[in-house]
Amino acid sequence: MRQTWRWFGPKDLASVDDLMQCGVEGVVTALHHVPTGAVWTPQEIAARQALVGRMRDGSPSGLAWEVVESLPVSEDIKKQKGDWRTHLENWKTSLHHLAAAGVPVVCYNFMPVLDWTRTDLAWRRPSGATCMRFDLPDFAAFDIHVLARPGAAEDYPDALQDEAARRFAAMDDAARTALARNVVFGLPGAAESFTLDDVRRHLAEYDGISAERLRANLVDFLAEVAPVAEGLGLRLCCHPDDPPFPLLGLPRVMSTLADYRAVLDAVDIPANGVTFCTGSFGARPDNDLPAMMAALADRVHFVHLRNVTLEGTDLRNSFYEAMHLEGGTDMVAVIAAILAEERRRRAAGRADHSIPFRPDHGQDILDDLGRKGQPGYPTIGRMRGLAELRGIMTALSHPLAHGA
Ligand code: DNO
Repeated sequence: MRQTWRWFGPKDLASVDDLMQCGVEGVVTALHHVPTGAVWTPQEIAARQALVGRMRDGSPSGLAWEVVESLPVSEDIKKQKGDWRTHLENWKTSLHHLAAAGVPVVCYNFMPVLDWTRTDLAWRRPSGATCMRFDLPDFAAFDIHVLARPGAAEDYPDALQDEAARRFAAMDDAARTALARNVVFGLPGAAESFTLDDVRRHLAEYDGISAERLRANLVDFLAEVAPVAEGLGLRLCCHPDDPPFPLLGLPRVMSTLADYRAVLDAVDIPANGVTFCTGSFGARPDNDLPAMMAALADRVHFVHLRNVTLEGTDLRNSFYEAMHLEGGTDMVAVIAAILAEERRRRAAGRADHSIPFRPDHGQDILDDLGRKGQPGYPTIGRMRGLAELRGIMTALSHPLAHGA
């Protein structure tokens, strides 16, 4: 398992030196400043590679840009409207430029309008650490009362509607604004940062786009880009919906094993692959993560390891982001499934036998607190996560674990 780390570029509070001291082997980054739909030029890609490759004192870091997260897919492509054909060609051109620069893995997502979303970015835990949380009643309060989406109330059972009304009534203006900011104004890595009016406009455009239609649009997209990636020796990997259920009346089509199976089978080539995100899949009680990892294994090109604690048993739940080895996901079993796949790949002579993973998110601890880093991406919290995950990898790979 290749130990990578998401780095947001020159604006990131963590430096390349910091990454090296955390034991990172490879870098995950993106050209966040390039507008969605535009081409990533060879110059911009090379400039980012140069930053990754250098320590503060100018000496070589030995690190390389190994995974793109994300090459954003425009709303037009997802809806097959407007400039979508130009955006599609530009996406392919960016793939050519990334391949020429030697960046082998490209992550993207196909979530309509919102990328990942939370209601609370700094929820206090008993230890004093803070974490991100998705609270369903708060989300419903946002949807029904702040955004005031037509018909929103019908998406929630009566008791939840009542609770949402109580929550909304108890919030002052500042609390309502803060909730809206958390939900829609764009978390790190999201392609867009929206105002409430933008969201209303985008939602209206999805009228008439069913889950079947969105899935068909994803398959059309992949039928175009995956063969290009395959020819260039690149691996594409779709990130799951986060959270893994429909929001704001929008369809979400990459939430379960069956969702992935349908899309992988529709464009059945190795370059059409999976970003296996335990935190996203883990927010649904009916997703069995070690089994999903085993079932999707040969097409998993990138892994995000983090944990969540569900606060209910329904398909749609509140949850919070737990420490990496806490929460509901059996991380040892997931890592064992990844290592098993790596052994299979080595035996089959596959060049991609070391699967890149990153410690995803993490709680804010120690000097992370008050540091105003990217929400969900604390340096020390992630370093703790990486250290714990590395411990499991090391133990499971040791001869003693195989009866020696
Ligand atoms: C959240 C991230 C997502 C992810 C995109 C991939 O922490 O995992 O924003 O980068 O969905 O396209």
